[in-house]
Amino acid sequence: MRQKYTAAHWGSYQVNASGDEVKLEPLDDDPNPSTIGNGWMSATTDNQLRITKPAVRKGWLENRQTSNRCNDTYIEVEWDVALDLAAKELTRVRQAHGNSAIYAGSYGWASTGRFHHAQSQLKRFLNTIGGFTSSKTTYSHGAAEVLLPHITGMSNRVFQDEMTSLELVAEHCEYLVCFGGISARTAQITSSGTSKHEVENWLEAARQNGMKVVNISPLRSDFSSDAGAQWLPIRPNTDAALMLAIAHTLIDRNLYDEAFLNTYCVGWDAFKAYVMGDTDGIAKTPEWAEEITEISESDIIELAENMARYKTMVSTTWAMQRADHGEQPIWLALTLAAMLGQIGQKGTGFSFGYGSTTPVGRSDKLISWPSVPQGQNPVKDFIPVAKITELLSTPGKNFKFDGKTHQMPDIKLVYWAGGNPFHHQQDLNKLNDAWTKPDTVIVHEQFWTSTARRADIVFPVTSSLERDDIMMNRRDPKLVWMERVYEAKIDAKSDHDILCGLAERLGVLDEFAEGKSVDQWLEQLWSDSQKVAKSEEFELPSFEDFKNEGVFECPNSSETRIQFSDFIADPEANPLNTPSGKIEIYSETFAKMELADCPPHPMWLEPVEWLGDKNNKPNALHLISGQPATRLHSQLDNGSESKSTKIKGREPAYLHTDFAAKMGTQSGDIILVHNERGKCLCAAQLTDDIHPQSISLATGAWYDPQEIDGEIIEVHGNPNVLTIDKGCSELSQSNIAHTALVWVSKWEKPLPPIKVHSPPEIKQPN
Ligand SMILES: Nc1nc2c(c(=O)[nH]1)N[C@H]1C(S)=C(S)[C@@H](COP(=O)(O)OP(=O)(O)OC[C@H]3O[C@@H](n4cnc5c(=O)[nH]c(N)nc54)[C@H](O)[C@@H]3O)O[C@H]1N2
Ligand SMILES: Nc1nc2c(c(=O)[nH]1)N[C@H]1C(S)=C(S)[C@@H](COP(=O)(O)OP(=O)(O)OC[C@H]3O[C@@H](n4cnc5c(=O)[nH]c(N)nc54)[C@H](O)[C@@H]3O)O[C@H]1N2
Ligand SMILES: [Mo]
Repeated sequence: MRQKYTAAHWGSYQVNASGDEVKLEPLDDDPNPSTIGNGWMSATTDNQLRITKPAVRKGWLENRQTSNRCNDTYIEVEWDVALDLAAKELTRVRQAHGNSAIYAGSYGWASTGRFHHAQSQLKRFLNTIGGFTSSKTTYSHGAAEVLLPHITGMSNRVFQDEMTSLELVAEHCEYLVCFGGISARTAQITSSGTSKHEVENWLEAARQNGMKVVNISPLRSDFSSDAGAQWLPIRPNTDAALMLAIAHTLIDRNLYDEAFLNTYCVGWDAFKAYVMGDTDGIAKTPEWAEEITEISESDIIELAENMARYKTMVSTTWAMQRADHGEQPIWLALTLAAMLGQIGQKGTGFSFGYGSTTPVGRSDKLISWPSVPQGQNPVKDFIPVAKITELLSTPGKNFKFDGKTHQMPDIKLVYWAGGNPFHHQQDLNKLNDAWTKPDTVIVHEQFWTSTARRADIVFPVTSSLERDDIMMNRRDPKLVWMERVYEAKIDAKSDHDILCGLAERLGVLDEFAEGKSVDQWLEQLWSDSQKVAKSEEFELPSFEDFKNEGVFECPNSSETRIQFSDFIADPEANPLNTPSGKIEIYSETFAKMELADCPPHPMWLEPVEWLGDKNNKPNALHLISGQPATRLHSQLDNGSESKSTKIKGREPAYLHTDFAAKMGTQSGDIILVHNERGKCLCAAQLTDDIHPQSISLATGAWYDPQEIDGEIIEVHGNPNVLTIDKGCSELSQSNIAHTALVWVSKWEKPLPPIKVHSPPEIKQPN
């Protein structure tokens, strides 16, 4: 029998059926398959939590009431009824308020598959009817997306593409200094899908080559190939201070490369004056940094000396900039690499995001495969993506972004497909309040997620296991025919088909679907891909042959890269696309912006909340809310893999053994984690491998707020009831998920049930 395949953000799979049971087995040649896929089938076939029919919220249906948008009954309706309601509402809002009253940034990871990409489909559809208010940048690396073009002349996308290959790090680097680690946990994932996981292999090869590793991180496990790594458990959000002290030591001992700085950078003198204390009277010495970072003076000096002695790579995770003033440590790490003068050489210099997802630093050719065209959005209004709560609650408010001032439009209709804002946004209780403001919320979802149960019109959508598609990712050498694994046994449609239903009602079906069936769209994508392959000097098979084979591997795809290599080789001929043509350690552009929280050269700026604040109440802990090991964000939280690590149904929270002893807490105890923004219940897990005043609670437990004795408590362990809804600066306005202080206490009351893993109340129409 012909072998079937499918793919997801966490890997590619052979589909093997024995009897009624379908098994997804990772590709044979994937060196280190993800375990996330173990929960894929059980989550997707969970018909309790799948949305099985279109549904309309009762309060909205009866009297357009919006205040009860989190706790209402749903009425199941036929497709025609739901589509008519949505089409009518879109028309009303456009006519009464204009298209900018529709917010459809619709941020989220959705599923792998080039055609059934929820956001592309939604944006294409809305662009045919006059557009929508959009969002800019990402939750992943929004601060870097705005910063990097100014200081390196590269967009974050190009910067990620050009990252020095891990293969070269393994071969040439002697000293890997990782801020935030490099972790197999996050390297399970690639946006758009992956066919292999090899970060661990490169790290192992490097280790065999004698490379020394320093893991500067609140969690020891952040460098997962732990053997032999030195762990410096830094106080969270203080890396900028540590980096400045390293700079101070390099200057003090004359261990920096002045010629490199003069040739390839601007602004060295201003930065040096700041480091030495000439501008503000504070020398950024190791002694100064020890108090801020809890890394000892002697460790800092040793670190700086080693960095100058060895071939060094200064590596930063994306998490570093998901924090207050998150631009600063990224900029400083690049500055340190410039001081060492090893940028543009094999396996050394600066990197951003090794391990944060699996393809960063991958040695494969980049091939820009075609995608579904989204068209042009005539509406210019936008928000930086994490400003969603403000957008809904303060229409008309001005905000700064990348040096300009903009205004929030007045949103009447929110349309979401392929994302879960009640997973991703910081300070969810605040979002929950703001969410009552718009007239109407339309959501396409597979599951009764926290967002689906806060929508007025809910369209059930198929999973990628229930439709045909193609996995192609410019950073992966394989193309995978994602053949439908089984027929959906529920009344769901693809995002595309739902939008065709709306397009027909709004008279734009021809523009939206171009008269093509889904099969014809897939064929079109393939024939466009054949042209791309030709330009890369290889042939793709016919579509029929591709579908029969299931997987195509691009030939001769291996290609290593060295970031900045052209610029370093000849800075005159290949200047960077910055105002100075060089790496900007001082930015005139920022100086002109005059932002209090993003100065013209990188600095140490105290975060809005941190452990060094003298006014903190006793027993504060810094909350690390990183990516979950067992799922993709909130996806598959109802599946077996995610559930396997929960304790009494709650998300585990990792606490230091000493701190737990002081609080009288043991592994398995249910604890209340709280601050002024929210409270949640999780299960304590004790460890010695965490910074002693930190607590680590992964994201992704579905948001489940309940009223208990007069207060709202999230009962499942969702960290975003504790995080802060604030931009990291007026430059990027990116989220600060990794900046928050919390307190813990033992939960002595009866344990409330998890309600979010059961569907809301659903009724048939009268
Ligand atoms: N505290 C804290 N918060 C964070 C972060 C953090 O580090 N700490 N990280 C942030 C980051 S980096 C990110 S990227 C975000 C992630 O935030 P999201 O991307 O919003 O999270 P997901 O859980 O992946 O949500 C995707 C949703 O799409 C649905 N879906 C899947 N396939 C389809 C489809 O084909 N069609 C439709 N219509 N729906 C589909 C899934 O069921 C799921 O509910 O979270 C951010 N939030
Ligand atoms: N398994 C799994 N993998 C994923 C995802 C997922 O949901 N599940 N999501 C993917 C997505 S969308 C993204 S954007 C990436 C994100 O990739 P990352 O941003 O690299 O991942 P995080 O888990 O947020 O953070 C990594 C580590 O940074 C450390 N850290 C936090 N704050 C600080 C600090 O101030 N200083 C230092 N030195 N370290 C700090 C924490 O200990 C944390 O464990 O992950 C991707 N990979
Ligand atoms: Mo992300």
